Amino acid sequence: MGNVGTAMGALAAGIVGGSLFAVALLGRPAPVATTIASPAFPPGMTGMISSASGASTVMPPGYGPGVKMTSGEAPAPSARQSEAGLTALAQPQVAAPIGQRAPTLVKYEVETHEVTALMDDGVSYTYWTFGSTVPGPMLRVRQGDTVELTLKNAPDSKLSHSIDLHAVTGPGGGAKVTQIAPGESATFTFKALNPGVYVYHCASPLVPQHIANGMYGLIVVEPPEGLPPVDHEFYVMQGDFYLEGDRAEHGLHDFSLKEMTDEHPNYVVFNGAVGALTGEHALKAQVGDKVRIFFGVGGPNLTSSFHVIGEIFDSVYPEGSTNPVQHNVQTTLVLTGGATVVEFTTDYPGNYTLVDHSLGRLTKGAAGILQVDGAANPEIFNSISSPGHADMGH
Ligand SMILES: [Cu+2]
Repeated sequence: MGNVGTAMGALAAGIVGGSLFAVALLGRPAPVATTIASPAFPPGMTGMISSASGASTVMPPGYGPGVKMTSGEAPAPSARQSEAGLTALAQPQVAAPIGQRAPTLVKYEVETHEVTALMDDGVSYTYWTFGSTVPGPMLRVRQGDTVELTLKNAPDSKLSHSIDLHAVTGPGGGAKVTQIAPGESATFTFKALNPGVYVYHCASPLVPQHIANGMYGLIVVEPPEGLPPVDHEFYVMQGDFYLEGDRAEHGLHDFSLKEMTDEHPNYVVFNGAVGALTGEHALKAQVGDKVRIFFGVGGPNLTSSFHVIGEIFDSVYPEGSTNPVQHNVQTTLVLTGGATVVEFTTDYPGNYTLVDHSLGRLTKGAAGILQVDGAANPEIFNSISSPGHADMGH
């Protein structure tokens, strides 16, 4: 039985014990981290990075050292090899902050790939992706920039793909001019008129199927003054997946149109797979760090009640809007095809679990861990007396 099955067992125990059940998801092996190399570009130049799968993304000036990986500091081999030798998808990186600069021309190149990978232990699925990751590469520009976006469809794809960016003002958000068959490419420009954090997704028929197979990502449009500096930025997107058959059954599962239409996902996960952000791939910070999470929902169907267990969001950018910012928030609603930004300072060490507080979805994989290391301050939190059943809680 897969990891979700393990979590289900823990859930049953949790109901009896009055505990929550995230712990069952934590100790499991995690997918392989990104294979994208950090480029070292001369200042002011545009460069290209390549993944092992051949995906490439032209990154704007400023991309390079200092970029925080979503799920840890270094790629590591996955322990989750199936009989077929599959691993989980690589993880996308967070694009570097823009900093202070005038509006400019920014060029991006993104390639769509159809990739079979592990969604859970022994459970594989053929994802459709931007850049061979779920979510796709984070695009990051400044308000007022002109963005020249080239979308390529890999020659070995079976289907046409496209891109609709919610940051675009224009026909279909770009989807009208980027419907491309395998081996084709399309290029268009748009002006980033409005600051904020926006979802992009494929908009080729059947659109919800393309989204359900993983074709979404975020584009961050920073305001002229930029975003406040933080110690760590992370990139997380929630998605609901619809697989044929029993999800505990090992092997390659087909997409289920019926389950998607009925809105009955058998997986709800962060960053494309069960365990993508747990175990050795947990997000990491030190006590006292200021953390920012770019959190989006690809869907195609479920909204998210985004919450970090044991933390309070000092700031939330509601619906991805950079102004005004809300303060002191416990849970924030993130719409399908929408995004948010949460910021908080990590005041106390421990493992903090990212969840959709529609907690039934935890049993479908929706959990990530922020691991905070450092000294404990008893003024913040102090256990006076406990029978020591810590493993029953969360
Ligand atoms: Cu597509």
